[in-house]
Formats: sequence, C-alpha cells, structure tokens
Amino acid sequence: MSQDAMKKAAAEAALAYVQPGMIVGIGTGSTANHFIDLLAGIKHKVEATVASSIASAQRLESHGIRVLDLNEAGELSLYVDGADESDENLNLIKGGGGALTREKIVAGASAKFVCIADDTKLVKVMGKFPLPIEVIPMAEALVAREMIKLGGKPVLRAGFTTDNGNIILDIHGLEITDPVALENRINQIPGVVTNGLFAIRPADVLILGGANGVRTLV
Ligand code: ABF
Repeated sequence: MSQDAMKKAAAEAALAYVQPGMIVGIGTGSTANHFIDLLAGIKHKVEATVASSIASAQRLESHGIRVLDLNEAGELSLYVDGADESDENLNLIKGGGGALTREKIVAGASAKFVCIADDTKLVKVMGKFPLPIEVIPMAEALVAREMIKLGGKPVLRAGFTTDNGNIILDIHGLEITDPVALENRINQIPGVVTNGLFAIRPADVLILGGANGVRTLV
C-alpha cells in the first residue's frame, strides 16, 4: 500500500466522527485534502466548515461545501487535520505546509481534534522533522539566535510567505522530550507568532493508516 493510500484510509476513517449539522474545522495538506474530497460525498450532512488555509478553503468551495469565517462560526465540534510527526501521547509537530498558526487557532476553537496520518508519522521522540516556527520578518535573526541557544539549527524556508504575511524558520536537530515546555518556551520569544508544536492542545484522537489497515490512538 502506498503512503498516499494510507493517508486516504486514515481520512476515510475520520468521516465516522462527522455528525449531522456539525460545523467542521478542516486542516491543510495532502491527508486533509483526501478528507475534503471524501467529505464532498456527505456534504449535505454538514452545516458548514472552517478552513485552516486559503488552499483548503478553495478546495472545499470547489466541491460546493460552505466555508465560514471562524468568527462567524463560534465553537467547532470537530477539527480534522494531518500532522508531520506525532508521539504516543498525541503531541504533534505541524506546519510542514506552513499553515501552523491558522491550524492552531482552529484546533483551539474545536471541542475535538481528530488527527489523520500515515503511520510513518508516529515516532518515539519528536524532532527529526524540523520544527516550523512562524516569525514576524523583523524578528528573524533574534528568533534564530534564541533557537540556537535552545539547541536547534534554524533554516529560513526560502521563498515562502505564510497566509498571514510572515516567514517560517524550520528548526533542525531538536530532540523534543518535553513538548509542552518547549512549546511554551518558544512562544515567549518576541516576534514568534506561534510554533508547530501542538502539545498544550494535542490531538484527542490519532487515526493512523498503515500497511495492515487503520488503527486509532486516543
Ligand atoms: C498539515 O499538513 C500540516 O500541519 C502538516 O504540516 C501537513 C501534513 O502534511 P501531509 O498530510 O501532506 O502529510 O496538516
């Protein structure tokens, strides 16, 4: 089974969490794209969606699925999104696609966060995947220096601007043994909009697609 087929299998399993009349938060990336395409098949079941990126909003609208601004939607019942890495406690690294800030906002506004991924994303200790940080451009050098002090190697994501007009620093070489502490620590650096650790608000459910089918961690 290809990695893409595993992502699709995880997305398909997440459809079971969609209940009639829900407003559903929708993430970004290739696994979330599978979920969007599958959601199109049951679109009359959902009241509306809120998207974590312009790209996902456009994909939802192309299927005729209603997309609301988060401020009009109120609290969401469900958020479905992918991840770049997860540990066994459902702490995540997200932001490989650069949508981490909006993803964190939508996750924070949702009662339940269902994360969908292929099982290569599950690791013992996170950090092999470079940790993305969204930074206000003026603070690039400051944030880079502070991240070196924390043991990381910052690399500017070249030619990339976030949906919010900011830059991304990808931090290589971290071994994240205390994700909550590191998430809090990085967010204290002036100029950091947010970082890609989802540990203060981790996933509630992790659906992993693998060679032998789908398994769910809670
Ligand atoms: C989003 O998409 C991001 O937070 C994460 O960076 C990425 C996962 O990508 P994919 O689903 O394409 O593997 O969920």
